[in-house]
Amino acid sequence: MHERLSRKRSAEKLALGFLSSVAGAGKAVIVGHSNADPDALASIILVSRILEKYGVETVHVCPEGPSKLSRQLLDRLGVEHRCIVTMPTSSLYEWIVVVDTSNPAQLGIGMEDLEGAKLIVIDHHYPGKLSNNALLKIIEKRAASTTEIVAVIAEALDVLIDEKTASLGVAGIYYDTGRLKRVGIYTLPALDYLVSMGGKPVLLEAEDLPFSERYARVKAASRMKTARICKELILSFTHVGSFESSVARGLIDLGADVAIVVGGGAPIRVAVRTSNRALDNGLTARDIAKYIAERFQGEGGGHPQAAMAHIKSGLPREEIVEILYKSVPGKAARICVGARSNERREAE
Ligand SMILES: [Mn+2]
Repeated sequence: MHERLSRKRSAEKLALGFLSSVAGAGKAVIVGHSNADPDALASIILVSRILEKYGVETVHVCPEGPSKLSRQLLDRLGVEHRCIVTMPTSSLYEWIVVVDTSNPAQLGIGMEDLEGAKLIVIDHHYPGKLSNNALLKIIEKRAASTTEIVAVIAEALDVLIDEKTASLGVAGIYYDTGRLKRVGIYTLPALDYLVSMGGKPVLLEAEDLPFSERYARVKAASRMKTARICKELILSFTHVGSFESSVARGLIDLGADVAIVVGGGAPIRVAVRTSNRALDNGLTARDIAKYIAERFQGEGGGHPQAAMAHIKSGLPREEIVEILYKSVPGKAARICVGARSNERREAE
């Protein structure tokens, strides 16, 4: 009971701080990190709904555009959203509201580009460079998403939002919490508000995918080869004509720790995905993609959990899978054994 009351008060405090800062502002830029994920995108849109209520004109900025998943979400919900891809000159705006981002590099700009602007940062990451220059920081590391912070502010200010925006908010929270596998201090109050505004879960589950993508996933799974390394890590290998990233994601959902999918294109795309368990054992998708690229004189890179190698080969996809199946498990096992012995050394 006390817990709930104090949380409500803290949301009210955040809301008042936000409101007193932007009250009377003429124009504001709202920006999220590059390749905006659903959390960043929902935060941008919810902040704009709050500001609009108080007569502040807003421009939305999504450096490099929203992510593929974010675009699918907008599509699914039928939300028309205008988001420009580069930061406008700061002199044109009084305020910049940065959401879900801790460092200027994630906005594709330098700190100097923010000089002269009044900066508000709303985020749930560890505070970075941006927070040094902010006039107002609403940074709550105990929140599992930025969307939930913005949603409780909107609720405290009695902001009414339409059903689609509310559903987008639910999706933002689902995305950053791994469909509520983690919850933050505002996750449930925020969902309570969003659902009361007509928000519904938008899952983008496998069963919602278009036929061609589901078919690619199921066919590719039927051709899969598996290897087991470091006791409990499962590596899976397969090939498919297109949708290789979707297939790789699907194999991780199925239970694989490393999914390697030889796909389409020339050069050929090889999608790599890794589970949290693989990361805990020192295996990143990026390193594996780089290794695959080296073997075939291609290029590879990406993120720890999602990466791509572009390789040149005249071989049929099936044979490329064979080659990878014979070489990657050994390499991956060496990485994971190395990571474990490093850990032991550090512990000693
Ligand atoms: Mn986030």
